[in-house]
Amino acid sequence: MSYVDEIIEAVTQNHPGEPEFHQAVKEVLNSLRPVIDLNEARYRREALLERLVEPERIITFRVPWVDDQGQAHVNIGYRVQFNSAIGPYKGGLRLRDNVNLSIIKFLGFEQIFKNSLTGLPIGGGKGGSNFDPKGKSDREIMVFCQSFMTELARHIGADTDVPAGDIGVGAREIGYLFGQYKRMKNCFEGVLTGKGLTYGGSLARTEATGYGLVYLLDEMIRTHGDQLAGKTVAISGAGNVAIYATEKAQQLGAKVVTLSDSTGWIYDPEGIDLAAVKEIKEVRRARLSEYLTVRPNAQYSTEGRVWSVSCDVALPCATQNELDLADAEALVRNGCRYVAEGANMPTTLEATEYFQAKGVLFAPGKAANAGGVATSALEMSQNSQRLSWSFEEVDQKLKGIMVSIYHKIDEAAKRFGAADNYVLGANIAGFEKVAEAMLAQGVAF
Ligand code: NDP
Ligand code: 2IT
Repeated sequence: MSYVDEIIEAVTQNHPGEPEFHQAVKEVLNSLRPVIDLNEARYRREALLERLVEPERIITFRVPWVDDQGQAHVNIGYRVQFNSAIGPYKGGLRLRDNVNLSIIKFLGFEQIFKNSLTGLPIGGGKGGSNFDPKGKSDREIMVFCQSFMTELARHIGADTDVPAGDIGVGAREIGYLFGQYKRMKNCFEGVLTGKGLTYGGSLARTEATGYGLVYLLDEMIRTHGDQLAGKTVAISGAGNVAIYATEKAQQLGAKVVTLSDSTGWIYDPEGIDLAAVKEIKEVRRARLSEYLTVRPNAQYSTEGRVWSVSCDVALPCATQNELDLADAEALVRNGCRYVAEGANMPTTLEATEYFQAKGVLFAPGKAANAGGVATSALEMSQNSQRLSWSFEEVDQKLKGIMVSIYHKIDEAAKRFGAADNYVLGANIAGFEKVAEAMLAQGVAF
């Protein structure tokens, strides 16, 4: 059996009941085959893949908190410190009712390669809890975040592990987490990113993932002799990534016609009114169905998914496995030619393979959504310097990083005779730096 197949089998056997983690490992290891084949003897001797798929550390803990009625609750907290070969663990915290160890491990695993692709010195980690912020009062959110940080604080630090936001964690939650960390440690340091601008946050971090996604998409389209301006774009999600992907796509002359949340989706053939969406989702934290009160000619549906509309570009920006084979078939049938993942692993393996077989240019999340964590690393740099850079400076650096990521994954794909296969290109380019660093540091890593 090949080394890759052995490891895939071992992961499946050693960690039953972790389907998302298995999926991420399969996707990465399958596309690493050409590079593993070239170095198989050395990698086997050093147990490189065994080490790569096993987190350095998994921390799980109880998060007790009391709601506004005086009722106590317990949630499960996680931090997976996956790989520190190239820098301190870095990756977001997710708060959502469906969070479990499999989801946090898949996200932490993906983060290793994504962070490597940014070219910045950050290792891979992820955390979160099965706490759902939806419907909770501000006070309940604060109490939960304080309890969560009370345990997490002993495991993180500006040079050890630097969490940030993800689904369900935005500026409000980062603020409460930071306040508790500072109080406990008596230390004002850059231990979290995505902070508010009055206490060490970076300009353009809020926009970074969505903007970065569109910068990479734009570069991919332009290098294929086409342009983003005038294209029709379907986007899923209505959170941080979806909103700022919409904003940048609109600025570059594209027309975004869909958005979604977990209860339904909107189709506005005249183009999404982003100010209305920001008011609904960012200010009032309400349901997307309210969009119809502002734009009565738009459509709202709780059936099916955004991928049934006609579009040139699809940007899944909500959650994992939200675009399956049937969705991919519908997209291709309706003329879609470019897909870039704003979310982490939103496209199933079958759908990804279908896109590639049909010649759709497909940019995987670990490259396409790396602008968020890259700008988090820029926030860490600013914190270390005790300076803050202008919006334009951070945005320019972000754009440079995304263009460079595109060319890295394009080059790696071509080097292995698989031009335009950006799944292979991203996995190989991300892996090479981490593998070299792990080998250089000996088997302690
Ligand atoms: P937000 O919490 O801001 O928004 C998430 C959006 O996706 C919401 O509209 C939410 O709907 C919807 N959603 C979440 N879970 C589900 C689900 N199970 N089914 C259907 N819809 C769902 O999160 P982000 O925008 O930050 O994150 C979106 C994706 O992007 C995630 O995959 C995340 O890992 C990834 N990502 C985020 C980065 C960041 O910097 N924030 C960086 C890189 C990747 P509702 O409003 O109903 O909850
Ligand atoms: O998935 C991701 O890259 C994020 N949620 C952002 C992580 C970060 O540390 O900014």
